[in-house]
Amino acid sequence: MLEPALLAHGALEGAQLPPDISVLEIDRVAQNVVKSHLETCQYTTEELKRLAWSLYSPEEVRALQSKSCEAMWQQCSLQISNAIQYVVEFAKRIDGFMELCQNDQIILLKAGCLEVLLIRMIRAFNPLNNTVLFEGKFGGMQMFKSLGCDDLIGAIFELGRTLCRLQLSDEELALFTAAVLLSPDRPWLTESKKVQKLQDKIYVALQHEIQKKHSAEDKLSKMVSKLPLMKTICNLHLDKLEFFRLVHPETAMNFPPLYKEVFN
Ligand code: CLR
Repeated sequence: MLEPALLAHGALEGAQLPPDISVLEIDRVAQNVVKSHLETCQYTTEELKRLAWSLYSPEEVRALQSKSCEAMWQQCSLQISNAIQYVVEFAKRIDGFMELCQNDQIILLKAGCLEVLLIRMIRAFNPLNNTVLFEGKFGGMQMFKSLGCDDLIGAIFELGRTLCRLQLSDEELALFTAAVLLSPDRPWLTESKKVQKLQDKIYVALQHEIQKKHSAEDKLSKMVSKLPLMKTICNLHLDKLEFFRLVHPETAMNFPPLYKEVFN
């Protein structure tokens, strides 16, 4: 059932339907995860479609570019912090997550929430003109110039483009983000077996969902193959943040509490 490419990434090991899981249970898992996603995705698809028409004007982009590095970091950390709140709410609504010990809940959220945001970003990313939603309007990567993180921003936009090519439905997005969140290989988990069981069911549900339209092995392996780039981006973000904290400790101290808590 599984392709070597999937196993190579280690993400799907043992994701075959265990004998004690019924199709009914997989449907229930899918329904719960998709509902949780739709309730916490911050913007509806209709809203995003409407917003895609509001682009930053060249003057507005120039204004963003001439901001100080500190001011722009502050703005970005605020937007990210807001978005993280929705990811936390998403996690809490996934059946089984709240039954994990609190220690593991925190580990999974800290380790996974930026990856989830990066996947969620495709809903707010327009591959036709390479723009992303930022504070209510769409703009290209130039608008983040003052951050001084062109490599990081470049990698984020590249990920956006490659993920958009997969044309994930909201159902696939929901299940994929839930599977990423419930990764049993995060360091310091105390009950990784429990997490593994939850993730297995979600991956089976995802496979099932994809099969409705495509060859599941193919699309799923393409999705999973983007995980290493996401990990690179997360590490790059931590490096940039560490450096920023060194140069501008007072600004970093005033970052939103949730942003600090997740990335400290
Ligand atoms: C992701 C999907 C969420 C809504 C959302 C909120 C904030 C956005 C984020 C999305 C995408 C990435 C984003 C971010 C604000 C700043 C960040 C545009 C659309 C850019 C890439 C800058 C990152 C800068 C760093 C210093 C990390 O539902």
